[in-house]
Amino acid sequence: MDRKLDELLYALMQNMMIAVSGEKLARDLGVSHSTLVRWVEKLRAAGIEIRGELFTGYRLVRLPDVLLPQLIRPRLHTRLIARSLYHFYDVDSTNLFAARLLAHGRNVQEGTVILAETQSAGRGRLGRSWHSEREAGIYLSMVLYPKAPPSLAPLFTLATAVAMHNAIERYSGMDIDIKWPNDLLVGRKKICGILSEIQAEVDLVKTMIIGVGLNVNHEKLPDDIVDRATSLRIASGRIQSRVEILLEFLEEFETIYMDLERKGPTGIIDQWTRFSSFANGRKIEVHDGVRKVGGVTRGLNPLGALRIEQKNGHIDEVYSGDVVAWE
Ligand code: BT5
Repeated sequence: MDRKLDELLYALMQNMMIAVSGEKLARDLGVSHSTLVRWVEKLRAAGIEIRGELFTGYRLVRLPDVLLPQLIRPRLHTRLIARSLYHFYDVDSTNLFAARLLAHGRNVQEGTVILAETQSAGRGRLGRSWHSEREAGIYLSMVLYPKAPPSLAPLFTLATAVAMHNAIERYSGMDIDIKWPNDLLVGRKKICGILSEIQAEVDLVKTMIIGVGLNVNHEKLPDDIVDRATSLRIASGRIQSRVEILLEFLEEFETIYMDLERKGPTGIIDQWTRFSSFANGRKIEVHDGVRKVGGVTRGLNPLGALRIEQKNGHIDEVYSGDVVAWE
C-alpha cells in the first residue's frame, strides 16, 4: 500500500506548481478514480497537504519532506545497505516490521532497510518507548547477517553510533558526542538512540536488526523528555535535510560494517574512542541490569565493553547497560 502512496506522491512532486488532473494520475498509476481518491485521502491523513479534487486536479501545497525511496535510490552508492528498501507513512515500529519479515521466512536480503515517517509504537531498549514525531525524525531499521559470534554483537551498535556521528558531523558540521553505549548527544542532550536486537545460536549471530531513531526537525520534544532530549534543528537553529543525513548515514554505515567484517574491531574501537567524551577519564555510574558500577572510564576492551576503574584500582568491564550518572 505505502509503495502505491509513494508513487502517487512522487507523481505529484514532479508537477509541483500545477494541478494534475485526477484522470491523468489514475491512468498513469493504472488505478480507478475511486482508488485514486482513496490514496489522496491516505496521503492527506499522513499530513501531506494536497489541494484540489478529482475533477479540478490535484496539486501539492508545499514540497513535503518525506523519505521517498524514489528520491533516495538514485543517489545511493551502496552495494549492500538499502539495496532493498521499505518505506511506511505509518508503522508500529520499524524493528517490529523487520522482525515480522524475518519471522515470515521471506527471503530477506542482507542490508534491507525499513524507513518510517512515524511509529505508533517506537521502541527503546528494555521495553521503553521512542517518541517518533511524524516527518520530524529518521526512524529506520536494518537487517544484517553478520558472520560473528554473539559476543561481538555490541560492536555493531558502536559501529552504528560512529556511522551516525560521522554522517551528522559531515552533513551539518555540528559537534556530536557519543554516550556509551548507544546514544548520540548534542551537549548533554540526546538526539539519537540505537536498538539492536539479535537472534543467535550459541556461537553465531543468525540475524541482527539494528534500529536507529534520530531527532532531526522537531521544534520541541514532549515534556517528559525535554530536559534530556533535543533535535538537530533545535540545537542548530536550522531545518536540516533528513534525506541528506540518511544518505550519508547509509553509505557511512556500509563502509564501517564492511571494515568490521573484513578487518576486525580495531578500527571501530579507535573511532568510537576518539569521538566519545565518555571513553576516557569520565566519572560515571553504570547500571548493567544487575548491579551499579561507578568509577572512571578507561576506554573499551576489544569486544566493545566499557572499562571502568573503581576507587580501589580494580577495572570492571561492562558490556551493556545505562549510564545513570555522569559528570
Ligand atoms: C534507545 O533506547 O535509545 C533506542 C531507540 C531506538 C529507536 C529506533 S526508531 C527506529 C527503530 N524502531 C523502533 O521501534 N526503535 C528503533 P533507550 O536507550 O532505552 O532510550 C529510551 C529512552 O530515551 C526513553 O525511555 C526516553 O527517556 C528517551 N526518549 C524517548 N524518545 C526519545 C527521543 N525521540 N529523543 C530522545 N530521547 C528519547
